[in-house]
Amino acid sequence: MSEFNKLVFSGVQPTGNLHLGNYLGAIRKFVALQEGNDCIYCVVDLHAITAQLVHEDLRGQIRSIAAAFIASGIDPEKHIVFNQSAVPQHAELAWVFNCVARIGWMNRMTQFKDKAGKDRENASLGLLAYPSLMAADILIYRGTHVPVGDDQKQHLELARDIAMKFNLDYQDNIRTSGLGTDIVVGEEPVHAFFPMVEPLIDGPAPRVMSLRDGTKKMSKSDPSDLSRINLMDDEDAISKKIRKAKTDPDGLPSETEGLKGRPEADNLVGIYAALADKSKTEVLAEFGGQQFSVFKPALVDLAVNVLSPITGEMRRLMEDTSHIDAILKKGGERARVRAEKTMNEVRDIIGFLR
Ligand code: AQP
Repeated sequence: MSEFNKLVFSGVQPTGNLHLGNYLGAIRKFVALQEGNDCIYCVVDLHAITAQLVHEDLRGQIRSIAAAFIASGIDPEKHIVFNQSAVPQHAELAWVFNCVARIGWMNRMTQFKDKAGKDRENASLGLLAYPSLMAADILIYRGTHVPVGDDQKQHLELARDIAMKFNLDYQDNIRTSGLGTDIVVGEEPVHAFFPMVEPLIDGPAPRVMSLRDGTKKMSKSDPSDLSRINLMDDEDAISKKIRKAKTDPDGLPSETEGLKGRPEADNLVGIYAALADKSKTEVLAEFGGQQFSVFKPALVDLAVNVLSPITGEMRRLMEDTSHIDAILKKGGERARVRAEKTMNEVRDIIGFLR
């Protein structure tokens, strides 16, 4: 549908240890999408202060996300890798989007409800406005495709709503400024300045679940470290966590239908499939009828094989951070040039003097 140039954008927050969910839901897809696409990958440090203002060693966390990108195989020469706060246009466009988006839209976001908890009045305004900044992150580059985990789907729908409302509110100005392009959204022709972003959420593990509770997302903020595999975990830790992962007493089914109502089994099969680059059907063709006592050791071997080279490279990069700092600095400079071009056009469309 998009007649905009294809541009892949995504980001990861420096809010603690990266885990297998971040890797399978996001970073692994970032790596695959490099081939044949223009990609921008961002450490979204402005987002990191929305839920919790003060972080221990925020700089170190920013560097470690960048290290994970590079160690996983992202090429910072061909593509752009940078940290969000180095490009102030993200925050400037987010302000414009705060004026486009409606409070009711933000109040409906499940992530806001989950993170704000019962004491909503005491949540930061930044936490409420988080999706507006996320829309700006993508649209400041007029990004068209966004690889994310399933938990970010709602925020991307909101990014589309924001883009659409801006396009409609400013349709005449976009035209008279000689900017934008004709697209069709649903049945409706729109002269659009911002594209309708498309989420890329496919794959066998779009939402990796906690190893302790198959109904809860694997998350950096889960108090139990046993609930997640961290990218910095060593072989022993990975083995212990998978061996202790909650399961049910039955063996594995031979078909995916048999995973219904068995969230823990479904999760482990999905993780295996994603790590092995297979479908769940293929994994069950191999392990159907087997007990977890057979499947779990195979999963440990696979996880260690896939993750340990990344962990090793991350450790090496973090020993002397000057290389990472240089990548982020150069990436920030390249991103700023693109962002300023869009922002100048937005200023013209809105009618700010410059
Ligand atoms: N469990 C998951 N399964 C699949 N994808 C996931 N992602 C996060 N958790 C899972 C994806 O990872 C990318 C980066 O996430 P983020 O750091 O920006 O934010 P998050 O979703 O808030 O991550 P966490 O780990 O769950 O942090 P907390 O505990 O702070 O809420 C995104 O593409 C996300 O979809």
